[in-house]
Amino acid sequence: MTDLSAFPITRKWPAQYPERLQLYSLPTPNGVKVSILLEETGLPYEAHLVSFETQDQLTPEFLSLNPNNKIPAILDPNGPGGRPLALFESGAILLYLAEKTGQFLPADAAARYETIQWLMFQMAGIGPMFGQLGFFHFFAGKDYEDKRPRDRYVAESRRLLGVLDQRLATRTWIMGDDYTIADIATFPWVRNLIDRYQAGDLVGIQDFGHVTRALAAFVARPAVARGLGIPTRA
Ligand SMILES: N[C@@H](CCC(=O)N[C@@H](CS)C(=O)NCC(=O)O)C(=O)O
Repeated sequence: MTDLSAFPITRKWPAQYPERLQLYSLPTPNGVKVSILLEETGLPYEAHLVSFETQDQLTPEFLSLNPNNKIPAILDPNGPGGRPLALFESGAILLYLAEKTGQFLPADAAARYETIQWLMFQMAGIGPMFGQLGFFHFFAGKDYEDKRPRDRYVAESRRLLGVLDQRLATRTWIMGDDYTIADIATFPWVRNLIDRYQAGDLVGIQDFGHVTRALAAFVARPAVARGLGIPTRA
């Protein structure tokens, strides 16, 4: 029987199936990257809701796994060498799960690094910039009179969408015919920008037809539809 009792996070979120991979998350654009990949791979897992309403991410139990107090995080009872592995940062988790399952990351070294490059483009560019736009357009920052911060992130988000659109102009997915973790990292953020932040008109999304075409194909995938709702909000 797998024993995860050495990990304090399991005291607040007990594992009903300790032999399965444990996911601590919330269906936000960063959170769903991992639930979507897990659904795509078919790996057995158990999802635990980390509620921001009760600031679960600031509890000592959550901080014991991720001192950076952010979802998503995982605990794999069957990590490298058969030992448990705890991980945070969605990009690191996507890479780990892709390597563990041998799926959604090309085996060829050059294509593999190219996929990682686009994963980093999402992690360092699209995520932080779209997130700031969300703050200044949709969350508390929308009431600020000075629109210069918002406009800065509109311009940067638009520039990033242009880069992505150019990449997709001649490809089905970011890596061509292969659907990879680069897509799984990127499209939840594009969807969020349009559907949740209501910033589609602001960034001129109609100018990025290749992005919206790929986004539609992404959300049509059954595993994506399931992953977008995991963990279920209370
Ligand atoms: N770079 C991190 C960002 C994660 C992140 O920003 N998570 C947000 C939700 S989308 C969060 O947990 N916020 C809670 C907080 O900041 O207290 C990753 O990709 O995992």
